[in-house]
Amino acid sequence: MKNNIKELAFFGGERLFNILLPVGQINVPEYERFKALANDIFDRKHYASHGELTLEFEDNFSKLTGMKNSIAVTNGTVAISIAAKALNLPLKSKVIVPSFTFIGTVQALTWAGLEPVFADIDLETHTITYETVAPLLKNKNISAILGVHLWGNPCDVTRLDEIEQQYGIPVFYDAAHAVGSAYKHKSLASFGHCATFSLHATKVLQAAEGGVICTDDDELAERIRNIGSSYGRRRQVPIPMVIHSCFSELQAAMALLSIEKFPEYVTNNKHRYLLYKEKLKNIAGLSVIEYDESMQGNYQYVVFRLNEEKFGLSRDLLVEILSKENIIARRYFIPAAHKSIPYINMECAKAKLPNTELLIQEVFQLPSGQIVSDEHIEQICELIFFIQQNAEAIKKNLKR
Ligand code: T4K
Repeated sequence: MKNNIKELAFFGGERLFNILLPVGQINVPEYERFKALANDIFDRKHYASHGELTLEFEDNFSKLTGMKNSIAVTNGTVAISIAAKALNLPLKSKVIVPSFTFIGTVQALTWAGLEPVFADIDLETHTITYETVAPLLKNKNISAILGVHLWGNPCDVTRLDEIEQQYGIPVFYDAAHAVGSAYKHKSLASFGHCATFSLHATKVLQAAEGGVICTDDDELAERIRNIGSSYGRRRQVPIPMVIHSCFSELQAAMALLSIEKFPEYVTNNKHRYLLYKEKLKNIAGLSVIEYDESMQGNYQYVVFRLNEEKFGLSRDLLVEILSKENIIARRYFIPAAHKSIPYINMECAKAKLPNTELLIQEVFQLPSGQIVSDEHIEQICELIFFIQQNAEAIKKNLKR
């Protein structure tokens, strides 16, 4: 461990780690087992579009979520566009969505011919709520609400459901971070008309790339299948357009091995999350996102907020110092969607989003996933403690 700030890699000292510790899961299955499934794919010569392994994976995903329909697609972004199209939302109508999310959430709506109206988020859960959404319903031409279960934390699902009952505006969810997560023991896949998931390499359940759309509505599921597979599957139903977005057998092989290990991944994630929480609990200005008792999460993200005044250094400087030690902490989501192209030049960019603006300044994540050991976490936490204790000296030594 470092005894003097000159030993920080930021000031030219030796790096704490000689491997990169990234944010993101990188839960890699056993290569030999993947190879066996890949060999089988080569023997059968069925590489894509609703193959045997894809169907098996969809079935397993339905068992995990308790849903009737799970439709695997190319990735989590295209899953949102398909879901929006399948809901038959009128072209150029407006969808309420948070700005504090991966830019793909919002751009998927734009690709589907819809326009965003940005809602602010709750400072504890980082998700939209009844209170942040209700005032926006005065806006004309709102056709839907797209909530994001950010970090696997549920949106205000019960009260957003009330909005749907009251105003007849459909709600659907981007659950990219919420595989296996539940609210009061009910899978997050089951709220709203449908929920979309990501199986990106950095997610707790991964297919290298991939996505899934879940719904209990069989008609909606048929439209989703038809939109995503160019009429190549099952019963044909009327749809507005198609986008080829099949899941390959190689993705399915990866996903099947990943889902097998899912309970183990979640147990390990929770262990890592609690270890970080315990080790960093007494550091002024630093707080970890809490996962409420009413939810059952996958703990894939270890998300912190840093209050610069209390911590003594800015979040950005801490992230920079850590990165020099090969601790690849990440800031999210910069810029926020309403400050990104194409929205920055549009009316929707004028939305007042004070909580979003605050979290953009304060949020960062620490490394998590299979390659991060207890020892790594202990060293990372000790280092953060050291940095905070020496904040004043670090600032004095900045050559800026
Ligand atoms: N909705 C929400 C709320 C989302 O967060 C996302 C995606 C989506 C929808 C859309 O789902 P997808 O279309 O992606 O399925 C990542 C991921 O690309 C993206 O999935 C994720 N959210 C977004 C928040 O973050 P990056 O650019 O931060 O990740 P990337 O690719 O730089 O990877 C992070 C680190 O992990 C790298 O520094 C190195 C390491 N890594 C990464 C990959 C891909 C590896 O070691 N191996 C790998 O294969 O976007």
